[in-house]
Amino acid sequence: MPDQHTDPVALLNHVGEGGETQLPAGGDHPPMTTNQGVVISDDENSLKANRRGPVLMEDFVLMEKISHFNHERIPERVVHARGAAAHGFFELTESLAEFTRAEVLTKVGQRTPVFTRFSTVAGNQGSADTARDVRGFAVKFYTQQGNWDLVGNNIPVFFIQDSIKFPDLIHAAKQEPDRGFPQAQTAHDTFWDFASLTPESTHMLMWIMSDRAIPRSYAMMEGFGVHTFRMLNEDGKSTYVKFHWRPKLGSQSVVWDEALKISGGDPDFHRRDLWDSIEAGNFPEWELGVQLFDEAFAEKFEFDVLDATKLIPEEQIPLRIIGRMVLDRNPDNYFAETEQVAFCTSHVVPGIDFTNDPLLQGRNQSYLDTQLSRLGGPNFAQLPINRPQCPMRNFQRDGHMAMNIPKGRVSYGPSSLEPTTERADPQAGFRSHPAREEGDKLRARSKTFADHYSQALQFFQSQTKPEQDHIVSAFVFELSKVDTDAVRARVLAQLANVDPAIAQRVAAGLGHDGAIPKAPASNPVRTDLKPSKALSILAKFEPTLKGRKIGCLVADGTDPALVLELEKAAETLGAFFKVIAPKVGGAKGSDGGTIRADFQLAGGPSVLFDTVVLAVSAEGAKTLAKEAAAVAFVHDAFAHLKVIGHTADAQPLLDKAGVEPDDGVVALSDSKGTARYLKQASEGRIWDREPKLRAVF
Ligand code: HDD
Repeated sequence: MPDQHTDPVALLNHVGEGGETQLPAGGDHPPMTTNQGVVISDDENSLKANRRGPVLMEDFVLMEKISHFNHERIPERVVHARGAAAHGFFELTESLAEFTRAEVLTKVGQRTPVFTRFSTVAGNQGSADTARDVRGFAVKFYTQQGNWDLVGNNIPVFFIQDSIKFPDLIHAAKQEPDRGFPQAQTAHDTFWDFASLTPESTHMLMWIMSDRAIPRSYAMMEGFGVHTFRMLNEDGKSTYVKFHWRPKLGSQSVVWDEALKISGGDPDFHRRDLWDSIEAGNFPEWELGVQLFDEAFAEKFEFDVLDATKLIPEEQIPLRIIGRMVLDRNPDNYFAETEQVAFCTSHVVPGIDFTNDPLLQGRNQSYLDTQLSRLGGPNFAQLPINRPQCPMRNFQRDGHMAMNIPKGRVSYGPSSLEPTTERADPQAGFRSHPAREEGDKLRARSKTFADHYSQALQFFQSQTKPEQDHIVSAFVFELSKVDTDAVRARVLAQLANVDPAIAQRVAAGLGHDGAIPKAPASNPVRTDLKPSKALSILAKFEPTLKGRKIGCLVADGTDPALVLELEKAAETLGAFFKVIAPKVGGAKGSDGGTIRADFQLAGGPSVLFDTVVLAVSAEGAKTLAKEAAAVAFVHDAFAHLKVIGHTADAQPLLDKAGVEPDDGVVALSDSKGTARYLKQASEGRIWDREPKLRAVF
């Protein structure tokens, strides 16, 4: 009998003589059953009155299977619908016992299991990963004192100051309600209409127009808790805290044209990268840093620490690194885990508390509420992915899909009938900070929230030149997709408040003539805030190829020794090495053997790689110069400012793709060529090339 797992044709004819279907049972294959555990005899034919007759109502195998299928979908998240997640652990390296009674932050060396989900905000579940957008960065810590959810983003500030505006923000950003598009992008009238009329969004606009909104990988982006939270120690002393995640691989982004093309080339770019990295044992890792400060600092800080549109520069409150998070296990099942995980900002543990940030206060209601409709009822906390990994007991009972089976007569308190019923514990229990509140009840915003432009300017000034150019280009791109002139003009007026020079640059890119009036503002922009290096990605760039992808283009005639040398070097550096050939079966090497390929040329565009090598012979270069996909491969790599390594023979291909010599075009002509190329590639993109290739406004 042929082995059904290794013989490709063994299972082709599994339809029996009589038309019944049967994959060979037995061996390690357990029998398939219905949901009631009844073994199924045939899973491919419904029960019929005769071979060509009507299907019978009594076919419970069919009915159950189709009925379950009909109900497979649940509502997608109203925002952050598209995401990917992984399991891992958080390990504390420095105790914060002085500030908090949360054991997850006081027991050095303890590993707390985590489940972390990354997401885009605006797009639907099936949208592309590289849309320009904020990325969600939500971490569920399964601590021994209960679940703590740190539901953050990859940007430390937010669009709005009060949660009451959240539905408006999201309605404006998502597809326009009449036409149902555009998908997963802010480049349309309703978003910019809202933004232009919401001055408090200006700081955030700078961030989402920056390269932060097009990360290279989830493992190469920072994360932020955004709000100011509180920590409470054993004595009840309160300390303010802001949470930061720092990627071990360093932060990195793609460039905009690349992001657009990746959306087509691999819409799953980020989730695949996360999955593949974990499967390969290159576990994504972040440091957890905290900014700790007291009431005295909060009083003297230029802005209100309760205002989620502001950050505290690290130069003013340095980051204290207290631990690390490693993601080392992919989910077993996307739906059961990634889709059903329910993050709530209200999930905190003793020692961590809220502040009066009005955005945070509103979120605390919103997340719990949304899970009820998304996951179908109040028992979502009993799902395996949401269940705490410490004892959980209370008198909440029943409801749809209750999975716990509580015992005994007592489901109320106070009670006296049973000696072991649960009771609240004033010592170990969660206690809120007894903040003193007084004043009139009113709907109003504090005046301390009124400066909407100063940190926007500080952010812009903290960027390197290419990063500033990208912000301007992003505004130009987005506003070019806005049809309504008045909306564009209003955005320019907001930008003019930040800095008339920025507004002028964007106006020039749009071809917008005429004066740009400033929007009325209650607080003029402060020009005395010092630039902060921590706000730039490029200023902090550390050369490395770790976790990066090298794409090696080969064709018939390629020297296999060169490919092997590159592959070994890539492995040593912790980089992924992928071979792209005109045929997925591989290319014929110069030694007559086959060089295996990971991608066929059309399915492996250079946008999928951080750097490329053209390992081609004279014969190969000639063939590829006539192949549009190969020319585009090289042209895009050059236009996306990538380092290109090449054999001397590759010249015709470089010429056809319009590649001009510069530091990033490295010949592998001598024995040191490979090392030279890899060193240059580890330095990242060739930013000097950019102004030569595209208009910088
Ligand atoms: Fe939110 C999801 C992050 C403001 C209401 N949000 C959601 C997720 C993240 C954030 C990462 C996805 C969680 C997951 O992976 O399941 N949201 C933020 C941050 C904010 C923020 C960092 C500002 C600092 N959000 C915000 C406000 C509200 C919401 C002001 C409403 C008042 N967010 C939601 C939600 C979602 C959500 C509707 C959709 C699905 C879910 O909660 O579970 O409730």
